Amino acid sequence: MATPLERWVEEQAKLTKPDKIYWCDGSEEEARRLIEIGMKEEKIGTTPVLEELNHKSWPNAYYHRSHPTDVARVEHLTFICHPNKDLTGPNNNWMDPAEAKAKMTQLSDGCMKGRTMYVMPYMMGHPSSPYAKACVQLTDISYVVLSMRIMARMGKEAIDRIGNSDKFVKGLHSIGDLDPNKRFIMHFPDELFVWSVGSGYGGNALLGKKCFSLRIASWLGCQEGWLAEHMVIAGIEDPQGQVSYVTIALPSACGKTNLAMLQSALPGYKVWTLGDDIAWLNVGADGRLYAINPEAGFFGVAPGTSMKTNPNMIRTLKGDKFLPTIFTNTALDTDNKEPWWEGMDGDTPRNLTDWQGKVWAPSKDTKGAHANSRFTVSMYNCPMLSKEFDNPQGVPISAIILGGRRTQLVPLVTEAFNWQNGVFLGARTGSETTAAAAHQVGTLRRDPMAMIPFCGYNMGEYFKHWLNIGKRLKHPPKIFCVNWFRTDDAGKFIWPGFGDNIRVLKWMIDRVNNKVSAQETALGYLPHIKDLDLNGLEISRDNIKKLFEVRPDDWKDELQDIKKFMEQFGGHMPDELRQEYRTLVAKLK
Ligand code: SAT
Ligand code: MN
Repeated sequence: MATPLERWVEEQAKLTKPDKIYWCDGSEEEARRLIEIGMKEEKIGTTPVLEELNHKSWPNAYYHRSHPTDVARVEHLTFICHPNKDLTGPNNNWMDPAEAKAKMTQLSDGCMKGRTMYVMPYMMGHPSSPYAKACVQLTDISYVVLSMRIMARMGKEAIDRIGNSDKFVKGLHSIGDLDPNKRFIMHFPDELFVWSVGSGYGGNALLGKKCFSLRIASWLGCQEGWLAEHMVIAGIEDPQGQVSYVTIALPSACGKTNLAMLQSALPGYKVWTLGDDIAWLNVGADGRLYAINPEAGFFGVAPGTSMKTNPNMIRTLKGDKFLPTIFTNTALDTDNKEPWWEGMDGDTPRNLTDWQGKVWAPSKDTKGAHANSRFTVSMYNCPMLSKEFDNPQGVPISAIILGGRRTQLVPLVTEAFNWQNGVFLGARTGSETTAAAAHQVGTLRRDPMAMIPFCGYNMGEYFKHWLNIGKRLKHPPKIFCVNWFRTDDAGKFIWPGFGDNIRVLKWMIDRVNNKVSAQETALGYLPHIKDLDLNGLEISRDNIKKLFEVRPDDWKDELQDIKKFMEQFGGHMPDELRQEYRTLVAKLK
């Protein structure tokens, strides 16, 4: 008798009509075979899916170029198909599930003809964790299998976990013909099902990542009493060897990965990495909040990554513990067969092709690497990987840090008065957009908890869920908001960022441990400047003051914008947050 899983795979194959069906075991030997297939058999247009890079300088590294129209997440083509629009909320695109299925069925009919259907069983979370979830994704391209092998824990454990159950996480992915007009990423939360056609890129195609571990998982978490969040998880070790764990939510391409593996500018401090993108948060039996990272790899932005900005990531990328490491849409040094991107250490190589494969030389008008070019690399390569990374229970969280990219208004760091005020602080966060999604770069959008593209249900209900989680916590983490991106009158970033961010993290940990007091303002608690360790930093007093400046007049438009955002959610918006809003308005008068 076939299992529900086997039957489901059969059904999908009947629709998509692949030449072959192959069940992945997640082994290294299999990865080697898939690399050969990616280099010799499969193509995107006329370009082989993978090219081998120089393994002397970049162990296990391969190069991939996606289709030029397929280089970022496509939020306008991403739908959350709850039975009704109200549950999906104004924060998502909605399509009626039956209509969405009909559309996708039509687009998927025969889409794998001439190709192999790869069946990938994988776990999000360590297989021994009670919080892990068993998943299966189907795809028709080796690049996605190899990437998923890095990002998730692929192998038989997932099949064992699923057994005879029909309740498992399903993903159906095909690159189709890469026609942008036939590209959709559809989510069916009640069926734990993601259906994606027409894109081979990152968040659109690696369905365990944003699609399941955030959009679907956030909805699961709302029903089951936990949180799926767009957050870094890191351990901060102080000079006495005490480690405090924090999670940090920032929108895509705002430096989460750099923060997750920060090399401290303060002597004696160390940052241990547990995750750079996604955290699943559960209330532990002791009333503390515990975080696990469902992923096992980094899918990070390449441009700007260097020994100066993120030495631990360069070491990770040069590591040789796991096969493969993949570079996507960077430029290529054709003499040395090495990846290259803007902001890399050393001299610019003489002979380069750009991310589209065209001969390229540095110029003001075009970039060699696409602004959203990425690397995919195993976390087990990371020299600063926390020894708690595989702990099935996760790590207890002392502080939740929220933030966005704001060139004005928002102080370097703010501490919320309490959990409820912290949820409001998160809810009112705005950020200037980046290249991680296909939209205009640099415009302000409200991005609560950095979840606006990833919350799989009505965000008003999501805020309620956050408030409810807070009520169950005997020892809630403190909530902070950071903004590394405030600029001076000349438009230059005031705060140096990167390794110096430890100075702000240190202040937060000091607050958690009641070592320092703070000044109360309308926005929340701000540091007394004397409590920030600024030793060795060259920032003028005036600029430091500017980092914390709160001018009520400047907040008028901002408050209006926050109000407009909140009103969209109508009756779903919790009263507690409306009250928080009114209090903030009154305090800023
Ligand atoms: O494309 S992904 O969603 O995986 C990366 C990102 O935008 O954060
Ligand atoms: Mn992300």
